[in-house]
Amino acid sequence: MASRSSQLFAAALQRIPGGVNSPVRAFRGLGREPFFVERAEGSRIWDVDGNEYIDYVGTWGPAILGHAPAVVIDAIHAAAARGVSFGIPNPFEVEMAELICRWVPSIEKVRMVNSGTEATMSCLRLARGFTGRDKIIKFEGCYHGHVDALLVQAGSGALTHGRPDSAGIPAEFAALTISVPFNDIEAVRAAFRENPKTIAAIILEPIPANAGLYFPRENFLQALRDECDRRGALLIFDEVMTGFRVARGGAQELFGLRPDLTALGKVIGGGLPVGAFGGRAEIMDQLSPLGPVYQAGTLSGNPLAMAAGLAQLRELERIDGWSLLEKRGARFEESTRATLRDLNLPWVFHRIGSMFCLFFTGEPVVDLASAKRSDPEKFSRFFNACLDRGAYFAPSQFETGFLSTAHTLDDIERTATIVREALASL
Ligand code: KE4
Repeated sequence: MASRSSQLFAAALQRIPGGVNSPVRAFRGLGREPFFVERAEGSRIWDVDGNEYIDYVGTWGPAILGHAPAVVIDAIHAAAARGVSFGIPNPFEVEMAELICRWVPSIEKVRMVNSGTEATMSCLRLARGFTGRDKIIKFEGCYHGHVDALLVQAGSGALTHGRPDSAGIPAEFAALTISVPFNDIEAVRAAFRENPKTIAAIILEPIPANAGLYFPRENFLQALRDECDRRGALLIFDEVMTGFRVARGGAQELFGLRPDLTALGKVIGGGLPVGAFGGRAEIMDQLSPLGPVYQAGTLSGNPLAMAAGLAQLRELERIDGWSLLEKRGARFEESTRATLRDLNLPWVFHRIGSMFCLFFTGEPVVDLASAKRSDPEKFSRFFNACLDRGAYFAPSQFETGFLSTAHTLDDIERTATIVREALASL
């Protein structure tokens, strides 16, 4: 008898392209169908066939307090009882804007949107409107949502599904996007030399996490800041994933840098659809209705999503979630490395705070090209062996794992056993 997940997937395939509403969920190249979730709570998810998993994807980042945290659920219930959308300003929007500007000092003004994609797309339009320039520099393997201008050498699902340059993007659009290797400051400087006074901005994930997880080299981010200042271009940090996760003020707090614009998402919605973008007031004031750059959204600042996001962010601060995430992450890394050291196979393990990634390669991973040297067959076997034993990791080598404040030391010990058995089976 086919499992309930399999029956649902068969039905989904009839009416939803690939059976999924987002490609990364398709378990591509892993030799199995995706499972369907019945419910989730804390660090756990249960599929429709009753299987239980420790969840290290956390809906790709938003579930930083674990699934269905009481404070968020209560806030949603309370807000919903007063109406779920008004299309008229509501007090939560002001509270969220003030919190974001307080926690992220480079953001003097902020606008809410409904996804990370909308946030990065709006940053690009604003940067082009503010500078009067058209070209953008991005980095190979960085993923910024499915924005036409940024689906060039993109990571995440675009990479997993072998389409880093999506079809459907007019050549004229793609020609305005200059994609260079991450960590290669000379390639950035050459791009500016070869495109004088025509580059509006550099956009990047300050800690790339969509081709697996790797890190900026010493002074690389500062060099980008200096290059943008020298060339009159804007520096845009896509902190949709790192924002409010790697530190209260995101990666820019960790590195002590001030981008001109920042894109946010995931954590700030408490699991509901939210994105945001913000930065220097003189740039943000170019937005309609004040300025000439148009940007809008029916559900932007939606009271339900704002209430959920505010509840999540305030709880993170109340419990000093960032210290707890670092403690749990360090314990997870210690147990994983202890297991890996006993093995006779090449590996690279990266972690920052609650974000981590295991590559099956013996070479250092510093950019997309080196990330792609990881052995996809070993990754697939590892993923399946862990899932079969009750630990759900991101279903692609070109993604990142997440711990939440709901992951307990017992979860981590249990996972260490699962990882050890899975690695031994490779
Ligand atoms: P959304 O439009 O999916 O909310 O955000 C796009 C986005 C922008 N910037 C960064 C750094 C991101 O990681 C993302 C989305 N991340 C993927 C996972 N790598 C979302 C999962 C999915 O596509 O279903």
